Amino acid sequence: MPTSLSSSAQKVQDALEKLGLSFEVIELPDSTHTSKEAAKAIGCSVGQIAKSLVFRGKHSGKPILVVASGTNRVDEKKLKDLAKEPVKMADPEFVRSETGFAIGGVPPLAHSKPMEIFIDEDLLHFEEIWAAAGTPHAVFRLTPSALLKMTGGKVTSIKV
Ligand code: 5CA
Repeated sequence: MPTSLSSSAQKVQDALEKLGLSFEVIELPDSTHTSKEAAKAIGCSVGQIAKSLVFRGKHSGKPILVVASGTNRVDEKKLKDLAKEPVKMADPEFVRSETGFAIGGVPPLAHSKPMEIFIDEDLLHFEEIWAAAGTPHAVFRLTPSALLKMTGGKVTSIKV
């Protein structure tokens, strides 16, 4: 019998279906809160985890989402050039208000507000990747090309 998803995970599943994508959100018993935990729970490499990191423009206050490979650290200087303003890591309240999800479960789509999105070019080296799906236990498997389609994000060099 199929078990039902938690409401945040269902929001991600619904958004995928709305885009005509057949990826399946799964909820795992083990934590997928961090990239390392997610890779362990899934049985994939940490690099295959597409982590969604929210930044905030220091001048505009605008949210910026970086979807990065789990092994990479985002270079804020590179992001500053891309965003055309200095940026800082968003605080948990801002992450929740802009995306509709809490840290550890932020998916690359289904956000409550639109935002500029940059995609770490290193994710394109993998055949398949995994992203958070709304909660610290929910993930879905996808392809890099689908990630580009669902986010409309710009592929770029972003790691330190
Ligand atoms: N579920 C996994 C991937 S499947 C996940 O969401 N990983 S993550 O890396 O995208 O989310 C955790 C990230 O949130 C951390 O890498 C970190 O950059 C950020 N984060 C964690 N704690 C805080 C905090 N207190 N304030 C701002 N950002 C934080």
